[in-house]
Amino acid sequence: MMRLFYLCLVFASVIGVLLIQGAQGAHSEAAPPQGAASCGCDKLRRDGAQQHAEEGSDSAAPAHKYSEGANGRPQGQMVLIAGGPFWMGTDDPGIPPDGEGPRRLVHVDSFYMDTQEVTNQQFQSFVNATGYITEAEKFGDSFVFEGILSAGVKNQITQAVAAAPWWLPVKGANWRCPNGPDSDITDIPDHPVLHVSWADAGAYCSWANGRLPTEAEWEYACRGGLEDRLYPWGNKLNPKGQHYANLWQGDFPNHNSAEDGYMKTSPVRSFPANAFGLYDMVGNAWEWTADWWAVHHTTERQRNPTGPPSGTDKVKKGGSYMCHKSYCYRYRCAARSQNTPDSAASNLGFRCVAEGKT
Ligand SMILES: [Ca+2]
Ligand SMILES: [Ca+2]
Repeated sequence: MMRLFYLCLVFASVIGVLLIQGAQGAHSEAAPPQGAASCGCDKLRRDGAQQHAEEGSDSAAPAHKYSEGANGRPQGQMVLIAGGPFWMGTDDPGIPPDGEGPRRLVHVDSFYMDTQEVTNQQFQSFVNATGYITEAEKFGDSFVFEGILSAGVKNQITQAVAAAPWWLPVKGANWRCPNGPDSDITDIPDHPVLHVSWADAGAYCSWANGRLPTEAEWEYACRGGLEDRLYPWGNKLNPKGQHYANLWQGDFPNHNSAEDGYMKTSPVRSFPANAFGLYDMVGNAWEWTADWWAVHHTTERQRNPTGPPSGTDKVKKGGSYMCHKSYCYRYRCAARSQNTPDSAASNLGFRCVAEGKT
């Protein structure tokens, strides 16, 4: 435990006083849009040229019933998601500029999917086996939500993301030290790994004989066989007063009441699985997908769509423990956001899929 903590501090001190150019670039971002579209986590862009620097009808069953059949599976297991057609997106978008619509018919083939977000322990196994170094470790910094930083680390930071000042570039923050250089993962092996870039996530999945899901696969999995529902469990955020995902309760970003039991990430599988046996599809950590980002989609029926052929940002899905309806109403299956592939942050993780039976 001490060794890991020591390494985090040493790593931070070696980086020294290098400025975080990614954050400097972010100062030129436009003011955040009003309302639900302004969570700011899509503003976490590194400067690529410089290395441094709700409520609806209550259609859901109680949590124990909703999760029936999903519990008892071993940690880390994949489940077979039987393919089929589904309605992707929505004609009633919560955040129209995100390209949540139109609702369109998509078919996905069968595939296997991790039941949970990839954990710190799993990522540690990957690193132990391969010696892999993440992009945030190479850059020497990552973005951390100020609410989870220690006062000591926060006081050393003079920059922030202009459009979202609660995001701070923190030297020495990476998957080993997710809350800043004076943190470590010793006590949170079963929490989702964070501070992984799109390439980092893909490298892990390749090592695990898988790949990142397409956005269509991810959304199909999120919906769990339900049609036209907001969440993996239905339309009501808290059926019968129960929390079904690790989100933000209170006044973002100043007060997190943590009514769901968690101020930050939660151990994976802390909330009920959906009908496909998948945990934390919304909330806890955002999840990278394979697709490039675009906001215009064809209404023609598609089979196994893989998104645009190129782009500047990758699609992420599901929202995180930082999402609140007032700022980031993105903890819905149709919701989506984007980051540059080299982005890393304290609320962004992933899970893998593998080819299914044909
Ligand atoms: Ca929470
Ligand atoms: Ca998630």
